Amino acid sequence: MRATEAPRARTRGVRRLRFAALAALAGVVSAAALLAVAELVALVIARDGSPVLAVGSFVIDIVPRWAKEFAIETFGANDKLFLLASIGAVVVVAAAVAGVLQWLRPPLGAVLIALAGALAVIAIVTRTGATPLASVPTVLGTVVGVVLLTVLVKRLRRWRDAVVTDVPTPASHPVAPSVAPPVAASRRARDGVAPVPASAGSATPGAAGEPGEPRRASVDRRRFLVLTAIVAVGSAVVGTGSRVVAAATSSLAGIREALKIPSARTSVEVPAGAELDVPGLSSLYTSNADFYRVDTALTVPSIDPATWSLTVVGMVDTELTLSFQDLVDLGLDEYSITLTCVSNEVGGELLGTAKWLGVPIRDVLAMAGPQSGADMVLSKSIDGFTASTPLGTLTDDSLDAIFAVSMNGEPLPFEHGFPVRMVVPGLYGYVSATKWVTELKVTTFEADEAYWTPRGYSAEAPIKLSSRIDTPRIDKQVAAGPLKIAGVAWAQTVGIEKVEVSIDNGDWQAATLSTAVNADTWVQWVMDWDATTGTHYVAVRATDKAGNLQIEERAPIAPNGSSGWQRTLITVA
Ligand SMILES: Nc1nc2c(c(=O)[nH]1)N[C@H]1C(S)=C(S)[C@@H](COP(=O)(O)O)O[C@H]1N2
Ligand SMILES: [Mo]
Repeated sequence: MRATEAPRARTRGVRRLRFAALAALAGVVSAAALLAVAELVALVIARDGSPVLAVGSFVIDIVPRWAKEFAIETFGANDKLFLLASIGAVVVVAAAVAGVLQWLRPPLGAVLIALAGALAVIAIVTRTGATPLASVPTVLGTVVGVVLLTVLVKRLRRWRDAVVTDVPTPASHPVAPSVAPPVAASRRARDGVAPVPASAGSATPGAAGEPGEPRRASVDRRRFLVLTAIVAVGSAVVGTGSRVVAAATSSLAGIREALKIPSARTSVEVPAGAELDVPGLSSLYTSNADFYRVDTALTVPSIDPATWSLTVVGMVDTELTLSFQDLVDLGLDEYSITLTCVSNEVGGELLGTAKWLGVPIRDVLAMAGPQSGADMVLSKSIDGFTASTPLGTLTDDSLDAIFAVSMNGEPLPFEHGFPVRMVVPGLYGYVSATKWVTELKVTTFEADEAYWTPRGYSAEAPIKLSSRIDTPRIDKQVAAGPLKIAGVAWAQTVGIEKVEVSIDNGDWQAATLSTAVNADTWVQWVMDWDATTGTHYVAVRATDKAGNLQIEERAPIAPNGSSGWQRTLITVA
């Protein structure tokens, strides 16, 4: 007897852990069902009732600034993903805890889910502008979550009881509950289920050994697992589907689609030869879908153009406010401008070119009348981001600094600043290209600081003249024979005069340039080369129209942009 006691205790321990884990799974699946039902109901009756969005925004509002900055510093462009993943992780852990609680101390798990639902409802109804029905989706979802958790854990308990009661060793069962209640019996008592005698159930005690499962247990197991799987898959499909449909058909998306942007008075003339035909070379205009995105916004701001306004304040003769209509009524023109991020490394992809429809910022500033002494414009986004742009750059008649309302023939995409953003040729985005812009404050560099200035970046940052090799790529082997080496070069506001390529540290040879659209738009370059088998070094450098040679010395992106000639390897087979 004693010899078999220890292994049996171990088996019991493993079993207990396994069932606790399954209970945790039941909790997670119930929470998923809660969210899925709420998302579906929100889609149908109250768009602002999505608990995922409401709780997400709530958390983002209360996350301390240092945590946001940590996320941005550590995860860069993935900061939002990180925050959402953290929220998701908390939800999963809490749901698992609810499952285990429901298993160990029913109905505490169900109570926990109900409490979480109540908190979500509070987050929803306290958001500004919440509609009366907004709480309904989460209330219904919570009811479903609570019911499911109760049912799932009940099924799990039945399965566990079947396993326990079917254990063939008689010695562990005949003990009277009042003397030393076995765990199972006490649980059943708490559930109001009468203890099942060892002989009950479809399996014959003794017929089932430990490894082979008794029949009743396998039936109960299936009942639990099948329901769990159905709920898990159903929630994933319904929840994701609802979110996707909601996002695709949000009223703001509809407003953007329907937005009538007046046609431009002038359009960009793209000269013949502006676009080279080389496979692997960046296209002259970057599609909106491929355009890089960099910002600190945790959720893309939603702004209805009907309520959007731009105010000009600070050191001006007349403070003024323009509506979207006022702005476009000033007259739209088309501009071709290459946007560049200060975080673009040598050879990097954080730049792109678009045709923008917009209004010169100088026209708006002129209406307000900047006062003498002012030397900076602090532009503000609805989400709190700010950029410091030299006033002179924005008032210069020969520079096309604009408020853009359209990008490559459509209203600005939400991620790129809908409904209005700034685009300033020749300055890195962080000091000029404010998306979702709502205010200009005419001020001084002395008096005001923009978002990135105290974070290690210069208050003023002209784009450094640079060039990039697009093809061949370092990771793609090419065949020997005639080969086109090609890429882009940019020197916004000045223009590119020359691009040179050096192979295997040989002489610098002039590449062929595409015909420039204007000085604010990158040019493409190409060099024909008879590739010989082996590995080759290729380097590129550009010279601008003012005669400046691209800086050879490498510099990191902070504080004011990377420099250095790109050198890459080409493997010719
Ligand atoms: N509101 C807001 N505007 C912003 C930013 C931001 O974080 N918030 N980032 C700027 C930076 S650093 C760059 S490089 C450009 C990028 O514009 P894009 O995302 O449209 O490519 O937007 C600028 N405008
Ligand atoms: Mo940037």
